[in-house]
Amino acid sequence: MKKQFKRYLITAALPYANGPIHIGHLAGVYVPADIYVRYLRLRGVEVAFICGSDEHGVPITIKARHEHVSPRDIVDKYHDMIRKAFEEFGISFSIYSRTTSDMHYRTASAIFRKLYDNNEFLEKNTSQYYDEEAKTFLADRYIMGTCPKCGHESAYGDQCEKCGTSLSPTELINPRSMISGSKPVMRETLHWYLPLDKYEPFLRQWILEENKQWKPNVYGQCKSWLDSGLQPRAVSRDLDWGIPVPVEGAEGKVLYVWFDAPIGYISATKEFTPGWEKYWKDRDTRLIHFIGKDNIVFHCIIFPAILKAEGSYILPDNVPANEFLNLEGDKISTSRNWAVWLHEYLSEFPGKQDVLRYVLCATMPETKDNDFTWKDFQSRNNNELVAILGNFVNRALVLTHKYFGGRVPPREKIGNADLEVLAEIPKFRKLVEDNLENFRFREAMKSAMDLARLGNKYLADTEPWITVKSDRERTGSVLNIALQITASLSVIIRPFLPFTAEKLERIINRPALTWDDAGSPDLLQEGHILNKPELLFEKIGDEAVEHQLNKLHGSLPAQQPADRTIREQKRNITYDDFSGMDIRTATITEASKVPGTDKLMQLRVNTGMDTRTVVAGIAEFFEPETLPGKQVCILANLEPRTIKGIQSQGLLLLAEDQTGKLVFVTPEDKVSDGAEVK
Ligand code: B3M
Ligand code: ZN
Repeated sequence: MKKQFKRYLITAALPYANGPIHIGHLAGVYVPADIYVRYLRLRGVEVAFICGSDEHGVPITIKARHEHVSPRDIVDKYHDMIRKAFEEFGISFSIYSRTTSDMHYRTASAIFRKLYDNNEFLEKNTSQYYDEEAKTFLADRYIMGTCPKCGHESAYGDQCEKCGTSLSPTELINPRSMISGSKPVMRETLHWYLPLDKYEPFLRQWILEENKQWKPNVYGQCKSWLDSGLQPRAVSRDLDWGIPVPVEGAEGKVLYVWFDAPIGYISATKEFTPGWEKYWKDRDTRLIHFIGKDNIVFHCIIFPAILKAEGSYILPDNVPANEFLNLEGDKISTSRNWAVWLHEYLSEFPGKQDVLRYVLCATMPETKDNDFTWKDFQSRNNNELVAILGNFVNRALVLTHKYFGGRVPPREKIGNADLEVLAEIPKFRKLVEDNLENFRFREAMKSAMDLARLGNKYLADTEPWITVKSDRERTGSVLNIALQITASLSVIIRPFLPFTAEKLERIINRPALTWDDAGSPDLLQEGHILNKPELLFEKIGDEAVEHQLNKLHGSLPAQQPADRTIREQKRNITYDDFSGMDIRTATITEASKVPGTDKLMQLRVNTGMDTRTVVAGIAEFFEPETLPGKQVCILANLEPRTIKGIQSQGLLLLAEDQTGKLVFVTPEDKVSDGAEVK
């Protein structure tokens, strides 16, 4: 029998505050977690939804080094940015905290200290690379050298990004410190280790025997970790950014980020409510961690071992980790800027939070990696949100306003077919429920949409726009049923599409319906007054999709946060990669804005070889009449692309600085057109 829980504690992985949130994070963690929590709240369940920024660890210090600022500057900047974007996107955390808070320092230190006092740690001296010039031990990511497997000269101490092999720093040939560039030396250092091997029997029993219902991807990863045998794991680091190890004589040492970060869930719950203990220490609380697949071992093995060692905390009941989301067939990559950033989406598609929520839920990488494409984004919006949900609701409301002055008509003339439809409505709620309870978000949302499909079919079968000419009573009865479906929809779409649900609730003038109301045939009484209909969704045109694709492929200046700093160097290419690019001097002969766009300019250029058309995203920076006669450089052999119906045969070279200022790259002296740039 299923255990009945009194309350829920839902956590979502704490994002590193070293960059903005992208769609991969959202589809993997935050969208499913938010859907689940909104569903629980609609059911009237007591729930705390916990998240915050992960502000320690090497990822933060590396970013700070790249941007020539302090780690504190980095975490302040990204914490704010992430928090705001989540809020605007409707991720309904009970609290969004951060791991640099006082509460967190106190909580993490106390847990470490308790384990230390109980002799739960092993102390070990090991040799690690040390930079004598910078006077600091080097984290794996701070050491570079030649990969022993493939000979790549810029492999990191933990991994070669060329051949993918995972490495340890001592395997690198000719290691060098990324801080000073000097050759590091080995030096002894003392660290504290959590003896995971000691917890192996407990973990085997708890996961492999008692939690067979976990998702296969999660269970499988845990099993393979356990089967290969657990080793003691260091929980401290030599680093100057983090929570100091709270032990005498541990100067210069901080808690390992994966020791402190999950404790961040506890600290944030303490900040959320003085009654935090019931969430963490009462066995009637159901704890669920939403994470991505790269975090499984930390949430299923290491953190539970820490909690078990501490002794007074509950363990997660489930850890529904997702796989990864790709973008246009390629891995999402921050360094290559191959991503859709949430803050950019929000400013480019204002008011369309639910469209992205919908598409990310529909393509959620639940059982295997999945792909986001802008074409699919467009077609799911146009063919599903607009054509199915929006269309049904709009017809039900518009017809009621047109024929019955916006009042719910009586349901007097109904037959068996209508009764069957009424009887079907509650089934959809059940289906959504059942799927959500089992973390099948895509299927759950599809079940909710199926109710709108049923509505559309019902209207198509009964044709109220025809019957109104001969049978007003019958027409009213049909619309009454369509409106009951609409009211149920306003509830069951709510976890997935909260902004739309709120709008719909306003239109049908029926607030505060709860989950259990959904499916009832009498949510809207005869005579109930409806508000004026508004469209729930609008079509997304080809130009919006093209714009996003162009931006992704780098031909338009990407919108950046205002205080953008110099971007990291891209990964190395070979001379052959470069010489494959045919860059020529060319003179602009004509220029005009592309009608209906703000950014695009259509140009004719003489390349010495021919005269051709090029479309460039420069219209915000240059007036067309100033351009003819200007000599520029053009990447001539770029595959032609159609932008706004115009074929563009090449790419103009431009330089863009941190402020977004854009200038042409031009030869210093005039040369003949067609000169090769190399
Ligand atoms: N910040 C890792 C990540 O973003 C990490 C999650 C912490 S959850 C306690 O993949
Ligand atoms: Zn390699």
